[in-house]
Amino acid sequence: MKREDLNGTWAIEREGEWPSERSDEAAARASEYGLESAATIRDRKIPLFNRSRRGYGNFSRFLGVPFQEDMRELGGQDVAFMGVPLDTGTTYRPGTRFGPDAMRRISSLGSTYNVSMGVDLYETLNMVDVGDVSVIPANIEKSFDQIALAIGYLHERNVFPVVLGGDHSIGYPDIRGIAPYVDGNIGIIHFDRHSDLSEYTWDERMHGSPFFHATNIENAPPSNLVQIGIGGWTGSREGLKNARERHATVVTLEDVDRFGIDKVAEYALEIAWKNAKCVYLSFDIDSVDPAFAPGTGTPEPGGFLPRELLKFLRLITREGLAGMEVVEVSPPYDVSDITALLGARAVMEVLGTLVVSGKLGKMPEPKDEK
Ligand SMILES: [Mn+2]
Repeated sequence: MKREDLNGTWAIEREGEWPSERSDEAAARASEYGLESAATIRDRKIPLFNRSRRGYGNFSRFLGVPFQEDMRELGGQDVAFMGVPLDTGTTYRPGTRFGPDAMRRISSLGSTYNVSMGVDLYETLNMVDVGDVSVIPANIEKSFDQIALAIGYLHERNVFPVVLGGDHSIGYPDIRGIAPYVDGNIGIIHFDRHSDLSEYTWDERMHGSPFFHATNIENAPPSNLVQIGIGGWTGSREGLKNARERHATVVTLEDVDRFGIDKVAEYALEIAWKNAKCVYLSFDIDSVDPAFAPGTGTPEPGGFLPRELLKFLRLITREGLAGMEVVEVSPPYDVSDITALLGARAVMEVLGTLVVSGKLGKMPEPKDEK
């Protein structure tokens, strides 16, 4: 093993090539607006009143990015974070209505620079937080109408939607909202311990049924649906029957153990992209083992390690995505915010990969060496 072969060595060099223009501008603005600090503060860039995008409070915006107040002016941004505070579709333990806020809050932890990937989200992407969709807690079908309309609005304006859920029932309106704007088929890559392919639970379209209804959409065929991480004791038999009848692709965790992450990711891309125009990512936090992601309504032991999951996300994102959702983060069951943090990191990992793969945003020119 040699020093020059290390990713760490590359990372050290890479950091030096990154500009910090946008961060510097934001810091300068924050200093001006936030007034001068006390004389004892050595770093004069620290304002008296914190007006920066980081710090102990991020004003309930993912990564502290600007809030898009006037939605009529949306367009031209690269990414929009959209909260869907819904748990009406939960069949047993509710709480995911608090998911978007928990992920926004914990996204304050750390920076927007990924050391080993060598990418700075803040410098490369124009990101906004569009707040939450007004869901109708007492009526899941009306909530679906709201969600589909909202995500369709983002997609139509060519802004990459990052949906912060919310229970998994929102997977259906998310795809339904995008579908009309796609001139061809949509593939779906779905990480979960549960297949979520039942038609109804408790007589309604709930969080166990998004992909039954999504794959009824003409240009979201089940032949382009690949579900990864399925297994255990909480997935329904009906879901498997429907996967069989519709010829969806189910990859269990045993398959992942047998074939390995690289091969499964390659296979998933093959299935999802077959004759498809774009691919949508649905990430259920409960695909990760409850030891690492306890804050979720339907935990199932034996899931992914966070490290495996993050690698998986990087691999399946390389070919580009039309949008993504993080679902089933349920703060009332969480411990030390670890589940919300993993949800936030999944979003960042995907965005970072989209940038380094040239699928989103623009890599800045390397700064001049002086
Ligand atoms: Mn699940």
